[in-house]
Amino acid sequence: MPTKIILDCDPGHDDAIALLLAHGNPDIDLVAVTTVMGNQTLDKVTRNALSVARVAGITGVPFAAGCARPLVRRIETAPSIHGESGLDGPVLPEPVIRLDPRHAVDLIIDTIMAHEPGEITLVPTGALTNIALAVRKEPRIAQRVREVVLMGGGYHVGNWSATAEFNIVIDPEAAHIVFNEKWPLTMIGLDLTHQALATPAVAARIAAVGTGPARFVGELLEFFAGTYKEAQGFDHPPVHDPCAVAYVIDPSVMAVRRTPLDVELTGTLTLGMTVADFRAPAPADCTTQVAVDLDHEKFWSLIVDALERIGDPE
Ligand SMILES: [Ca+2]
Repeated sequence: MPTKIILDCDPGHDDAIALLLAHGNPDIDLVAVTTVMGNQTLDKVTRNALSVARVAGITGVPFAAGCARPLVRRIETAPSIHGESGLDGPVLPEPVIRLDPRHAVDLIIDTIMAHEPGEITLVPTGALTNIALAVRKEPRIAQRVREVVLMGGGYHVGNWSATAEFNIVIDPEAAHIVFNEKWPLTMIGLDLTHQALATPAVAARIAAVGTGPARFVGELLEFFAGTYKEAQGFDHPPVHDPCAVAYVIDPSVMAVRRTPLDVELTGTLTLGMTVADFRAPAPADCTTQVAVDLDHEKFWSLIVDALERIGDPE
């Protein structure tokens, strides 16, 4: 049985690739896609999600827009990484599917409550605003989801400050809520995703697929390589978000370590830092774990395989 997931995202170059992976992999059943401000404003990332749906040939999956600003703080976007559209590089086709009229928070709650306990996996790849509000509005979802597998944070590096990662630091209060719920939570942070580098060899494998969606991914990676070089000094761009989807598909794609986790809300230098406590073996009631080591070859093979299965939808 494929694993049913809700992808909560802010496309975003790596979110777009996560969406393609989720759609193209036979072990994932994408049951809903929700959007949240982050890489760009809500309007932009939502339109991007619908454009990517057209590229991938996704139909019959509800897409809903969520929160347009963080719980407490002012909105902060990432044009230095993702451009003015949030998905600069390729030509973005006009969306053909219509947005679900529900708010993302309600679509998340409705979807989880309409399924059996343990059936839905939440995969957030943006700020945790929608997820935090969903669990506050309907606390029963915390017991009902199978697990939360999120891209965000890092246990020893940051990218938006010295100690904090973008998805967490733009809405740290939301992240605090999500990390402190008693659902099983896997943090796929920068420690892991900085190993998911789109090297020239990877780009060549994707180009060899030879389809429209593969060219689209190639153009995303080309733009991403430029901004990551300029803004963050990377020789090859780290492709964060599909790592979370890949873990749901096949946990053997990465090593994980069980550890208590929390989010810093008061530090002057460490606001939004995800703090892992590695001092001792995790206590028996610990429900959180962090991703540690990526199998680079296996990860990129999943992406290439998904693109081959998607083929040329149009
Ligand atoms: Ca993202």
